[in-house]
Amino acid sequence: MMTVYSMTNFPNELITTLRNAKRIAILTGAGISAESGIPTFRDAQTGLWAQMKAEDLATPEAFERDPVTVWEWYAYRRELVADAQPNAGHIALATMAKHAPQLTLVTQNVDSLHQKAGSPDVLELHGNISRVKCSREHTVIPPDQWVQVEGERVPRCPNCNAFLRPDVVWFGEMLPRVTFARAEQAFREAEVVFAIGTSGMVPPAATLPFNAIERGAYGIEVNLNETYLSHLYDCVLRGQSGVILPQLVQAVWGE
Ligand code: BV8
Repeated sequence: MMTVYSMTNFPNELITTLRNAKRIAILTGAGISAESGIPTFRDAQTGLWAQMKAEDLATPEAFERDPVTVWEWYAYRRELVADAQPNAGHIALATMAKHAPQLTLVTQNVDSLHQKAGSPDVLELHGNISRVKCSREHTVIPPDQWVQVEGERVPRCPNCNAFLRPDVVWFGEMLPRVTFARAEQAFREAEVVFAIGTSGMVPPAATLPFNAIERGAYGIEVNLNETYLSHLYDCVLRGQSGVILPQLVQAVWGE
């Protein structure tokens, strides 16, 4: 395993491996959006869940038990995300896609920042917080069709009157089947895989880079901190993704 701290010493092996790679698969997590002001999930203190537990909020049972608290937590996060702008890390990945045509970008994030940065065809494994759907039929309902009942805080579906909920994947829920199958295929075929800004704590998304490295793909981890998977990667780039990724794209593709 190699650990690299800054552009001045990106190892040649990393540069040539990326230059020669035909298929690159990337998994991003909350860390890539941290420099856009969106708190991550598990970092102590700043992490969204530092004050609360995932099982209290990001599960169907939690919504069943206390729809108002869950709805309002997501409404708060929707506001956070609506004002956020992509950072240099998101933009670097959009640039990378121009040089590596068979690059597949898979994200666990629900914040649309990769799309805002111009990355084409982003595979969102955990849905998107800006979309709201019927909690019974799972059809997406635009805000102008939400039914607000007098005295209630959670809007209802115009078609079946069930409560609305965020269109994200909660713990215990299946990932979108087609999207996950496309992500699995990309990680099965890639010669190079990245895990960027993710603690790797949430399967099955977290299994994608792990399985690829196991079958011999060249693995690159970009993370501010060590993760329990760091030792598996061929190259660990320790630092902020918003600093490292632009330097890496510049070093490999000169842009
Ligand atoms: C599933 C959307 C099949 C909602 C999220 C027991 C029973 C049942 C299930 C399970 C079980 N044990 C395990 C499971 C699987 C379960 C699971 O993972 N549980 C956890 C609690 C262990 N998974 C599921 O349920 C998944 N579905 O398995 O379906 C199934 C079905 C039924 C029953 C069984 C199986 C669905 C999981 C989806 C959950 N939804 N989010 C929302 O956003 O509210 S998960 C949530 O965690 C986010 O999506 C997030 O992306 C994801 C992973 O977190 P990270 O992105 O990695 O963020 P984190 O804060 O952890 O780490 C940030 C990293 O960035 C850190 O390493 C930090 O160092 C780094 N960093 C910080 N700043 C920077 C940086 N790096 C670089 N630069 C920086 N500047």
